[in-house]
Amino acid sequence: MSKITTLSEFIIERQADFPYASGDLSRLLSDIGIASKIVNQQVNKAGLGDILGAQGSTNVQGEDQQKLDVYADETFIRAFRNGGMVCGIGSEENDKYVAFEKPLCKKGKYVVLFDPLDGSSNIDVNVSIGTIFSIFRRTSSVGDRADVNDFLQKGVKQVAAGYVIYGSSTMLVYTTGYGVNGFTLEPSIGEYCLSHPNMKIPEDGQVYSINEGHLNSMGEGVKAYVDYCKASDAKSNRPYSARYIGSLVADFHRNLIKGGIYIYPATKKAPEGKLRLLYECSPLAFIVEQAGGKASDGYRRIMEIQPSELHQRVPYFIGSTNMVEKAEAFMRKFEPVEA
Ligand code: AHM
Ligand code: MG
Repeated sequence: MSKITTLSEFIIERQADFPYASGDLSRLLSDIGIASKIVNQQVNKAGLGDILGAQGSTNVQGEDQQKLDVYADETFIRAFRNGGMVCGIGSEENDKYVAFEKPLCKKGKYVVLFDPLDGSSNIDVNVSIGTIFSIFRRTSSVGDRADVNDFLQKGVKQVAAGYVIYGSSTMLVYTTGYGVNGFTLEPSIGEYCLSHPNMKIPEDGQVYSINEGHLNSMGEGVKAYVDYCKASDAKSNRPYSARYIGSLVADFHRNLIKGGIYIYPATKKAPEGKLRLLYECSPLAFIVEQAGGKASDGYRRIMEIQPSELHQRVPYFIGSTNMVEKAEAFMRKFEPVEA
């Protein structure tokens, strides 16, 4: 049997990448791994909700059964609060950031921004969903209460980011700025095992992922790029294939492995785009860049956008470098921004 490296072993080995590391980030990453396994258990039996609910709609702890995204949010928050490495969190499920009041947490050096269960409209139909997380070092003083500026940081300031995909198997993929590594949950032993070391996205791909049903409400640059993807050209292997799950983590994960581009542009209904900069776009941008790819809003690097609001939205182009650059060229040509 070849040697298996578990997530916990890997995190500890990699601590040496950070001279003078105290181990707090390692503990935080381990906490995320554990919380995701708890969420995974519930996701796996999502279809049984009604059957189990019929027993009295309370779970074994006597708590009311909750919607899965709320359950995931609470599970991660509990893990962060109990872990003591984090002074506050921002999440898709909470209007405002949450500053932890526990004295131990106030000493935490990090904040986490996360989407506890992205693509949750897919839960009912047994399609892959995910958790996305982004970790920053706090800007406020250790010992104080977390403040809003701890959360409104550019993507380039992230110390770690990752996602969990609850798919045909469950995987955790993360980066701390030294490459991207993926771990598959081995259900029989309940451990994440290193299965995708040093992940790299192909420079080119043959897949484009966009909600084409909304094409009429998108700008001319995006329309022209989609036309380009569909046009025949043997030299560049076009037409490309369209693949759109409607679950960002799943679409991103496929494109990361096989090459491709994911686009959620500005639309008439969502003039700023739909996806959130801080806990959807920035963390995946950090991962794609570490894997050799690119993420932009059509014009600017996502990682360099200064957020002004917790739930800020941004148009999103992410994936294989050559594809994102091509899409940007169409944006510049057909939707030039005013100087
Ligand atoms: P959510 O955070 O409310 O789940 O929305 C985000 C999801 C992404 O996972 C997905 O890529 C996108 O919304 C799909 O949106 P649409 O149905 O407009 O194509
Ligand atoms: Mg989401």
